[in-house]
Amino acid sequence: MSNLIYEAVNWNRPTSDLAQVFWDQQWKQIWFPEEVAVSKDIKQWQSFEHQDTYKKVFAGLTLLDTVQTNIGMNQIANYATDLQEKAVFTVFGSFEAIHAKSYSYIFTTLCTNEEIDEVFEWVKKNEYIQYKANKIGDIYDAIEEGDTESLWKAMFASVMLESFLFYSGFFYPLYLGGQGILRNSAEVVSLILRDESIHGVAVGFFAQNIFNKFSKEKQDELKVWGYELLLDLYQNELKYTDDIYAETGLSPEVKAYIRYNANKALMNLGMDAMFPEEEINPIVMNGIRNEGSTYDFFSQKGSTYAKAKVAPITDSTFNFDTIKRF
Ligand code: MN3
Ligand code: MN3
Repeated sequence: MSNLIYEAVNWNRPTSDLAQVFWDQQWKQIWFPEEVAVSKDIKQWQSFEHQDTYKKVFAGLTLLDTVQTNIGMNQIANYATDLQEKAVFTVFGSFEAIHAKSYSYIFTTLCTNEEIDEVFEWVKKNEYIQYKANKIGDIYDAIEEGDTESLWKAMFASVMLESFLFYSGFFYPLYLGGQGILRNSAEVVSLILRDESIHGVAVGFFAQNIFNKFSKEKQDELKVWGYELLLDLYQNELKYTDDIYAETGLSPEVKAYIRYNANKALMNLGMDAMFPEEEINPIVMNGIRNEGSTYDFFSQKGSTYAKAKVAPITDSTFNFDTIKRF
């Protein structure tokens, strides 16, 4: 038997700057896919032209959220040193499991079992989606006990995944939902996106705290590593986008959107943007929450939930000086 001294998490004494803030914000946003009326999309789905792209987009997102549930947040929670931060990562991991499950809810509602099996098989065979899962998964698996450099790299990879790589998939439901097409499935995506905004900011913030303790030389070395990883993932993402969006003609717009989100990911990590500013399709930028949202789960949960009502997260939600903003 080992003879370690186990320490109890003590929330009475703040040990981490913002752990409590991220904890509160995440729980206030709790949601379940079954509360969104995805079945209202069935009629439009039956005559929808690009079902193949749509299914692949959601299957790809399912894989990424599965990796983030089982490896990403687990590994980071396991190796983070602050007990309050560990708790926050564990909560984030639970939400990743909700995300991954929510896509299955959409599939179950819209597709036949045969179609679902087929697209989950496609995920195993698509080289680009497997490439990104492997690239990120390897960095998660390389964290070593007591080694802040490998922990920082895993946090960097996590922000790349959540603030950048998901967006080639998010584009399509947002683009369609913003035009009133398959709006309820898009609503699910907008709820996922709301969580990813917190995760990107939180993991980026905790990563910056680690980064700031490194020597100048180490920081320069890690920056080079970070930009090289981003470029590598970006090249793969261009091919992935061409592959799944070919039949829709939307590839150029998706690529602009992923460059925009790559810059946001870097910003979350306190690093300089990489791509020049460019125009993003306004339908996608506005999302679908601005008008006539069909999502109203608080009304279904009774008055006790009314106090939990939260405003969607925006850039000003976490307004603290330590995170660099444009
Ligand atoms: Mn997620
Ligand atoms: Mn996440």
